[in-house]
Amino acid sequence: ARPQILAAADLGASSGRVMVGRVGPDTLDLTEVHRFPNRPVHLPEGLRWDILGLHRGVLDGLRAAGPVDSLGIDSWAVDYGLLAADGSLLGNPVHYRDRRTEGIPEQVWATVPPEDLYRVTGVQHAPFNTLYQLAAARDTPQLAAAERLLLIPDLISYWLTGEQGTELTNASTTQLIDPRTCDWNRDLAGRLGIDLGLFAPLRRPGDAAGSTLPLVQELTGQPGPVPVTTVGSHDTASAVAAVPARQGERFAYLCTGTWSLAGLELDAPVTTGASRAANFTNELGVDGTVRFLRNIMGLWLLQECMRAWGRKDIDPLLAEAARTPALRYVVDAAAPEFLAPGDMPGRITDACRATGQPEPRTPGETTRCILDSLALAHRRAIHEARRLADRAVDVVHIVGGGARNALLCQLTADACGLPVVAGPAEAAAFGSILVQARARGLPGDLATTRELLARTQPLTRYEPTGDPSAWDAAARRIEGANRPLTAS
Ligand code: LRH
Repeated sequence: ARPQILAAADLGASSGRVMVGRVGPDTLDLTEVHRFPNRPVHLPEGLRWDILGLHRGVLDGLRAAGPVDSLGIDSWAVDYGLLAADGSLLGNPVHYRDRRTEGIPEQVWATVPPEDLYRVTGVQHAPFNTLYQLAAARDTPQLAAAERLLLIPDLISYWLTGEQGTELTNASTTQLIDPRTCDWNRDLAGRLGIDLGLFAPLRRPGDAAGSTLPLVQELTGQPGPVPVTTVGSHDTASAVAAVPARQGERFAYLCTGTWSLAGLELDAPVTTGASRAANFTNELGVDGTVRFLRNIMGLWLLQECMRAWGRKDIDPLLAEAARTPALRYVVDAAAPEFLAPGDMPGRITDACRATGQPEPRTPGETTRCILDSLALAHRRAIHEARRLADRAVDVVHIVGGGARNALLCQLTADACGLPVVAGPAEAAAFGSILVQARARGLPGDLATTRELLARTQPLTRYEPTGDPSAWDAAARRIEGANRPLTAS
């Protein structure tokens, strides 16, 4: 049988791409056919996504792809568009880094205490969770007029097919899903006055999501209607599905890009007081798995510095960072003060000064500070995940854009004291096409497609080097500052 030709539209916080893959029992390759920037827009009322630009990017990508058997869509989590009764979009989707949720969690906790919220949702506290965004939007004309709420990938899917649904892995990031039943938390929504009728019916990775409208066919030159397949539409869910673990391997994963998501794949959520205090989340994954992980600010810290410095090319910065002495300055790379955009070099310097450390002065030094800090945060998250879930880990898989960053991978191996296997960088797109392939008849389960990745994709292994106690000493310098993404 010929391999299936599958397209993945993967929308990240800084760029979107459409990739085309060929998948068969012994075949797996992936080519980027279109990449476009994702540049949020600052308006007087706040930070908004350019959702029409993103949709155009997906359409252009589908044209560049040539004929495909199926398409899957994933994006960053938590954000949404609101639709009027006639299906039209009510305003520009709000960016999760917008400041509208400041002070909102405290208001929500007056009705539902944070311990209860965690117990019934298993979701980390982050100010941008959809639940808090909806509380912040309570008195807005858009929410008053809304008949439907679609998460970002479901919105694009609706524009392509005319059909509405709510994909489960991404729905789990709303903080309205019960991770044990994998269904809406009706009691919680009721207590908070959130109308679950806004959400379209749940659908799971592998479910059919309709096929493209005649308009889309015309705009993309596809020879016929293209089936759209539900994938792990939360990019991190798709990326974790594409961790190239070998059968039986005891692994932790790091999905690196704008964020670093560090954790374990589990069969059941861990919602103990200790995991709440450590701000670990239990998001849902492909095939009924649980993604037990922590959010770390990730390469966002460097992206924002590069924007401030007016630097576009990362390679010279990494070369300078590699020549800079190790662990001279570290910051807490999971700290909430790094969430919003703007003056990142200044905020990093402030954090170093506040913890009595020397201040990085050049872009090379600041880059070194960021990479050391990320590796330290990776170490802490993986150690804590093991302890909280009572699981052994023999290897750390780094997937996503950071897998290309050799210095970050080596530092992470050194900090964790574990071998790191890096790749694939385009994990979310691989996860998308592999779920589509299975939905369309490729035999096997998640372990089988992971083996296929491990067999076919170039991976780089980094062995741990250096003295692990140096990382403990660095961690102690910021101990007081070590706070997860939580205000509680
Ligand atoms: C990464 C990501 C992450 C979420 C954040 C909002 O792109 O989806 O998993 O926490 O964006």
